[in-house]
Amino acid sequence: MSNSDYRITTVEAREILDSRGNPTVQVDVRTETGFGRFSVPSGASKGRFEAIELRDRDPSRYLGLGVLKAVENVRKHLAPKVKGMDARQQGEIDSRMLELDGTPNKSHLGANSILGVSGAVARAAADTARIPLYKFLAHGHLLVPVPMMNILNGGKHAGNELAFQEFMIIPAGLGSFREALRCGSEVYHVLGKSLEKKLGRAAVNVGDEGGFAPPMKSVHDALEEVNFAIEEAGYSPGREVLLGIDPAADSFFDEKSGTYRVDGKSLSAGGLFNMYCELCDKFPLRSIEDPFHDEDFVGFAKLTKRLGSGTQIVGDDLFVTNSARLEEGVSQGAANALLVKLNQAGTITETVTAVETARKAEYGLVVSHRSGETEDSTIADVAVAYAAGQIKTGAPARGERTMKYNRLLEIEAEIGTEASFFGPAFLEHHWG
Ligand code: 2PG
Ligand code: MG
Repeated sequence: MSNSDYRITTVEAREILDSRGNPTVQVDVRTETGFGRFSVPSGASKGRFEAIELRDRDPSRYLGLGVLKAVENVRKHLAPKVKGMDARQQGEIDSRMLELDGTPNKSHLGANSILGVSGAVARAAADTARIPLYKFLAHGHLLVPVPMMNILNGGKHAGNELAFQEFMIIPAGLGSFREALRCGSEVYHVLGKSLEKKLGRAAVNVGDEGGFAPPMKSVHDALEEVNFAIEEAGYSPGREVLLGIDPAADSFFDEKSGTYRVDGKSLSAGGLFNMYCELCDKFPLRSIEDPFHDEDFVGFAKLTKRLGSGTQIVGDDLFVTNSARLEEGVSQGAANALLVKLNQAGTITETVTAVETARKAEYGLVVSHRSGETEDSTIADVAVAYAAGQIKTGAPARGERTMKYNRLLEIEAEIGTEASFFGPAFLEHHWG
């Protein structure tokens, strides 16, 4: 390969559909000898501080959700800026795009257009180098992540009355990713059968991330069902499979009264705090994401102090993959892990910066999908390359979710198993 092979020759964008059937941006980047494609995901429980996703707001198309403006921004504004550049110069390319956008939150050109190009550039550079993306992006050693599988859905991702958004299983006590995935799939299906038996056929309808969305109201009951399914499937809760939740507390926080609506009741922040402590006593709950609303650094810090030595407290809407917000959190002792979402940051470079900030602070790392996904499997490679150790990408069902898990199977087969799987290390880890 010569240097000129990496020269970017074309940048194309189009409007495609995501897994919810809403429009999103797909970008193709070609170099002299390589090709890269990236499709931008989209959240439902978006953090208020994330980079802005540009939507057309034209009610005559896709109920206002079209992304033709973002597509045009790629073609008209971003493409001319990056054409002719070396695709390996990710930092330079990303900063040129940021300069052109000129806003702190990418509201001018849209994070969906900017990330589309940023991701496709990385993929084109790896393809030009003829190496897999995870090797191309690698910073040091490679690590196959433990999957956090969201097998029971509530909140904004489901049409039921569960306040908490995600009930996850973490098959950390298995020896390889392949075994962890098998375990997750078995528990998922056993859970489906048991929900169907108790609550009828409607209980196995699924939410946005492929997890079951049963007609339940109580968070405690939901965790009990999942824990029971682990045992029924022949695994040991706490030893082989841990539990994780993403309450996504913003979605049931009432700003006016300062209370949280859970299980049909209004809880103060203190009441919710106690509820988390009780759930950790009762269940092998080892990961809690967004336990409080996205400005409550103090609440996060208190919970981290109380539970943080045994339980991972993850900042998603709190940090929005933004290193400045993460630094604020670190200084206050808020959370002990960062959720990493490419489209919250809006470029590959800013995502890497946030990951490095987290690593320096000894925070855990969870690479994450969005509830609106595509067939793009980039985050699987990203999780391995950044040695994040954890990935959450939904239930082990629905193509846009299994795409990522299947890609990890492929990567694990390429780089070898036991030594590179983070599961057992997660099990032994003390977060405090
Ligand atoms: C979350 C995400 C992904 P959304 O809150 O962690 O599970 O949901 O993409 O809807 O923001
Ligand atoms: Mg979240």
